[in-house]
Amino acid sequence: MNEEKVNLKAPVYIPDSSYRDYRWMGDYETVYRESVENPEKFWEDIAGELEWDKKWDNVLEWDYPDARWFSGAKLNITANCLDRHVNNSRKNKVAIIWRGDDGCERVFTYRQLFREVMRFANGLKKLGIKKGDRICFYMPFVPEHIIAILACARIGAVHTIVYAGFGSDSLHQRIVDSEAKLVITADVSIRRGKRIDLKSIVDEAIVNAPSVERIIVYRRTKPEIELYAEMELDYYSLIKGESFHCDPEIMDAEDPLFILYTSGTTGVPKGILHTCGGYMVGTYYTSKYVFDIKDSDVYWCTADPGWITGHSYLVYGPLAVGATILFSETTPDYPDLGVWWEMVEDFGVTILYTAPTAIRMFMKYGESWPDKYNLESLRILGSVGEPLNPEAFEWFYRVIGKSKLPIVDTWWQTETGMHMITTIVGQPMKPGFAGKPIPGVVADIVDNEGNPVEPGKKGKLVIKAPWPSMMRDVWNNRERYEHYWNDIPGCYTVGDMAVKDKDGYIMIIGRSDDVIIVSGHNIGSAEVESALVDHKAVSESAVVGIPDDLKGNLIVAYVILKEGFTGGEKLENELKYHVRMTLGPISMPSDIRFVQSLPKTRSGKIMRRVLRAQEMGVDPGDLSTLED
Ligand code: 6R9
Repeated sequence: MNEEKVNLKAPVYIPDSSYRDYRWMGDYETVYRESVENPEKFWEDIAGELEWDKKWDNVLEWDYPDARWFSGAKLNITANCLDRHVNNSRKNKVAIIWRGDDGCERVFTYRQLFREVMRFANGLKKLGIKKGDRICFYMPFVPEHIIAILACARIGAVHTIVYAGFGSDSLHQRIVDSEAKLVITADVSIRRGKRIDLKSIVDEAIVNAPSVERIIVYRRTKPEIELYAEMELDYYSLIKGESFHCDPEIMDAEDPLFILYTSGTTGVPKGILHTCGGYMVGTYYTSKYVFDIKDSDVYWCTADPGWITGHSYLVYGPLAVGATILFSETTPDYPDLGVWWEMVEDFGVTILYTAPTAIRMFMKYGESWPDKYNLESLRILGSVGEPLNPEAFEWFYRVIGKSKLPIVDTWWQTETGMHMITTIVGQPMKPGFAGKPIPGVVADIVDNEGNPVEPGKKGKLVIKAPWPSMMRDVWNNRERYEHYWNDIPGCYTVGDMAVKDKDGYIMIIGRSDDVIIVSGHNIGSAEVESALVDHKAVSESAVVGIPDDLKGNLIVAYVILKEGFTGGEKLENELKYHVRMTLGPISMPSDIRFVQSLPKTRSGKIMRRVLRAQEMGVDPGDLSTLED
């Protein structure tokens, strides 16, 4: 690998004085040092805050690359997300506030949620679902989605949630690979006022999927769609007459909790397997430590349950800490561009966790929308999914955070299960940098041989020690699991390129497959994109490398302009010059293409390989995660 120097100058944002004393466990440096010197004690202390049916024999059994966390321990994650709160002071505390696409609302207290979960769990048992059986979800943004997830975990079944926007092929692939016995779905999903038929997609997906015995359908619209009596069952008929009490299945800490498919760059998606004990500890810890969730908070994570962010920070983590969670079906631009900010005001949201793609969309339409609403309730902002480029950081900080709120830019993955690198509330923030590894996480940036690279040089981001919520396997594909640990001996290679500054702050440059080598220089597409977005005319950009005989690769940039700007040769030259001045001549795009939209995954990540394939006129590969 060619190690290039990166420009690391960034303004430092010092948090408002009221945040500087934020401490859950003590000051970062001390807690971090202790956590890596004695990791077992560190994780054991956190695990000790939760309820277990039996405590562990060992905190960690590490047989590289296989980890067993809290081995011998017995638990059920729902006992921590529900029973623990109902039996204590949170019985009548609001657990979930749901807001539908059309503005209607439903509210569940912890006690109500608990009862609904147990009733549905009994329904699942009645169907003969047992511990270890896989249940595939293809559900819209409704409370019954969360109820069903928890019910599944309550009886020890393994959920595999498929985002209800994927097509029938993707759903079929996931049902077949996980050998799901049951599919839980709904008649429709409602987005932007339109009904999207889910059931017919399931109908197609289960053809030639012999594992599927039953389908449960949650009918949310009238007239009710017809169900095929042999195989299909209405959600309400299933639970009718069932008891509101269901004891949790006692799980081994290392029993599977869920499989979540994540798309590789090529080939079929990987079924990332998470287990009960470690995942619970990791998501509880980070919800409490990174988001500082308190009883008085109204916490809103805008992610879909079908994404890992939905699993960890919409469902399990926040419920484990007993939060009040806003769960909303609304898209950020419907009925208008003010709806999210109206909701912040209306519900008094205190913690908002969203993605750079949403922030950049809001930036495009200007400040007048958020400025119409009172955002004073907010106290912490979070970002996830992609690098939060400095311009988007600045906008989020100034326009939404009123130049005083901390922004936690959390770097993590489906595979890591929990936040790994982020700025902690109260630490100085550096736009463009995610931050430092959180206590308990040993991250480093290394060259191809695994030698640490010095600050300012690009390298591969790796994790050097096991952590509780790490994936345990790739379902049906041990080889792909081992691949993560084989690239650099002793390390989990995450697949992202990164660079560290002298203070240890880590900047994520992008996926290693998004690095473009131009005349022997490594150029992260995200760096060039960030430079482009820094220009006043640019709302969003995507940069790819196209093979070139002379230079190895040429840089081609796709650009979406802000309202009021039009593309043309003059602007093209101006943008090229702007990148040249910002990053240097080697990073200057050879071509700029003005476009209206970019291919993105449903979680908002730009699919550069689709653009690259289009440029080169070749097959783009697996498109199952593409949004449109
Ligand atoms: C949680 C999630 C993981 C990949 C990851 C990286 C990118 C996520 C980021 C970020 C820069 C952040 N990523 N968070 N890049 N800054 N704060 O997104 O999981 O869907 O598995 O994606 O997303 O490239 O490797 P997942």
